[in-house]
Amino acid sequence: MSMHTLAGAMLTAMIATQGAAAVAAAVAIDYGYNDGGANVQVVQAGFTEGSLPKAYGNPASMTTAVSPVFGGVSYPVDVTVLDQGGDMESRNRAAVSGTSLDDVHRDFVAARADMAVTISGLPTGVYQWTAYHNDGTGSWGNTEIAAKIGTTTLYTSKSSIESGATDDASIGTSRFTFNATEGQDVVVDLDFLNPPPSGNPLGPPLNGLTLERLVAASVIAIDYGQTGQAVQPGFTEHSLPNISGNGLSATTSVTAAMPGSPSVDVTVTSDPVNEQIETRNRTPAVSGTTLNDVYSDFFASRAGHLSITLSGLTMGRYQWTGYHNDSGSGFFGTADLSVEIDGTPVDSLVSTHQLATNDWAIGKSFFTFDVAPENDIVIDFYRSSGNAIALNGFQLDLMVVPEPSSLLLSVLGLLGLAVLAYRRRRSQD
Ligand SMILES: [Ca+2]
Ligand SMILES: [Ca+2]
Ligand SMILES: [Ca+2]
Ligand SMILES: [Ca+2]
Repeated sequence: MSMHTLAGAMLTAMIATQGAAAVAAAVAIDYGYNDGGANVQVVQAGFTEGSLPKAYGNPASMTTAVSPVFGGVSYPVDVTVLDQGGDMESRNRAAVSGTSLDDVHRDFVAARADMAVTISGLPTGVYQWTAYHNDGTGSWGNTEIAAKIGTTTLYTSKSSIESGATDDASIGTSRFTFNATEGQDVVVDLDFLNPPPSGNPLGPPLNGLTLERLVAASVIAIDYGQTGQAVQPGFTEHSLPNISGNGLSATTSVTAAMPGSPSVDVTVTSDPVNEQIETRNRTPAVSGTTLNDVYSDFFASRAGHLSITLSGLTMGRYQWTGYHNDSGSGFFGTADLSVEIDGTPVDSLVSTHQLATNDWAIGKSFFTFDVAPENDIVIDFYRSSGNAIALNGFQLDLMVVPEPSSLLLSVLGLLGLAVLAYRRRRSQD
């Protein structure tokens, strides 16, 4: 076994050990209500608790200390939540069930005004912010918010007022990437997008947040649609005529924007029997979202199965974000979907079908997967109810694999032994 092959096998083993579903974010905080007495929030496994008493004053801030590990080094990072004019409060609600982060989604901190989250101590890099904004009773959060860094709006969302959400897609979620520079704080403002209602405005709940480090954001981005579609800037076009044939495989080749610039084939396949890939470009286009030209057109399957094969990705951990929206009649968006990777369930979602005017309302699929050398990845979408599967497009981010220190050290140790063995053998040649 060559040195290169051995190192590859070791890293593959490390990735396989961690598993595709077991993603530990670099920073994960579960916000909620803890008065030290009768009210103690249930903290999500793997998350750091960030709790406040029910009413915490005005102005008020709370800092949670965390210790992400990058490159074998533990960094002291502080995450501070600050209210900007209203009372800082917290609530624990009845359990949310059926989502991947039930114990995060059931409790929150919130302000009756804008909030700011300051992140101090991150090393230089590209990070992905994911935060949840859900009140199971619907009292808090009935307003649109904008997440900004400086004057740049990174995400707009309508905080969820769903009661009893039973799937991840129904939870209000803000997600964007940002660059951090060592020694500089990152301040994320969660601002009312529209003037808050008069009287006693209740602000956006913040259930929790995660930060993950990326090697590169949006290494592949594809906009699916009908021939003649408006293509989103930064996305690769993949268009087909209105109705293509049964069992069609349609491939587009893209150069991934990541180290090594690998060429990746992305193939969309429909059921081989009694199925066709249909396409639509909707008018008017979706407006008011960050990816209007992605959301307004799509590939679709009525038979209940659509498959995506990725060939040529280099080894690593990737995050998929897919979009599932029919902004026209809604017909193709009215389906519950389940997702499998290489036959293993990874996600389920309820697709939305409205003329969405904010990113929150667009149906999305989120999951991560690991690529071993030379392996194709097959992602299957199945319709569990409803009319049809719509796929507007997707993005892949290349992630930094989380570092469970003991596992990493053991792998580095094995690699060290391998290097020694290799050198010893070379010296004997
Ligand atoms: Ca909790
Ligand atoms: Ca929470
Ligand atoms: Ca488009
Ligand atoms: Ca599209």
